Amino acid sequence: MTRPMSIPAQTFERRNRDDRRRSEPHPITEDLAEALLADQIELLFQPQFGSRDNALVGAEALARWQHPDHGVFPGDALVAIAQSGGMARRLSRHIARSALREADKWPNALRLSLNVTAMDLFDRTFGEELLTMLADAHFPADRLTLEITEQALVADLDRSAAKLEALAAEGIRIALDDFGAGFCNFRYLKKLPLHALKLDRSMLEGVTEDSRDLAVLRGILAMARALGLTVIAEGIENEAQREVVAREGCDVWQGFLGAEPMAAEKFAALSAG
Ligand code: G
Ligand code: MN
Repeated sequence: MTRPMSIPAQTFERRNRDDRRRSEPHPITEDLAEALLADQIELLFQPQFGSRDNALVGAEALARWQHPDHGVFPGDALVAIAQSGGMARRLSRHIARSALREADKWPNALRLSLNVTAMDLFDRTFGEELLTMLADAHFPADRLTLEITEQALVADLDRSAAKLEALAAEGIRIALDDFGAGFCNFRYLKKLPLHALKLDRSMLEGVTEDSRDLAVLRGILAMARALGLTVIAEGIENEAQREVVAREGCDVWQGFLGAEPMAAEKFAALSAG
């Protein structure tokens, strides 16, 4: 394994805002610009499995960057650096394009999940470009799920809903990501055109031994069923957790028990059976 990131992303973000005021880009943002040009942003794919039969159903694309001096930056740190360096659009498009290129090699039934930020959502051309990328990759829109975090939506719920509705109208599926980790604003569930709820791993941590945790999970699953939402459990690390989520009716699971995020070639091999 690569060594972990040694410097927190916020350090760069804060430094970089200051730097920008002085019109000096932080070296790390320059490195990222180069890495983007050189196609050095790596995409890993973490398998997702059906809860009924544990069959492979798709993968979530996770970006990461192996910096020559600072170690590995996972997706969220990468996005923070890109945003502070004014490269968020380029990064998002790069990730979407690379992920679709890989997913095109998979068998037809498998789905691709992409993480989308608030910036993407409110970017005037993101939706349009995404549809063009889908068309170019001959990838059916209904095999793509966009995972949106709650933070991405707080800015302007009505506008978020409108943006997402336009994408959903094209067949793209929308999942609310990290559910249970943030503010859990239930208005999201009422207002947004959602297809799926992705439970944060903190929602699954205690379900095997704590009756309160289990009660919360059951309540959320009842609500999701009433809303007709698919439920994805993330961060499944052991068999006991997997049994609980399958028994309680989560549709899909993802986590280290199944597989860690893996290189594209490895996932392609896995998907080929
Ligand atoms: O919330 P999001 O889906 O973006 O989280 C993805 C991150 O979670 C990745 O960095 C991945 O390595 C990590 N991850 C994936 N599966 C597990 C798991 O089972 N347990 C833990 N602790 N982390 C996981
Ligand atoms: Mn996600």
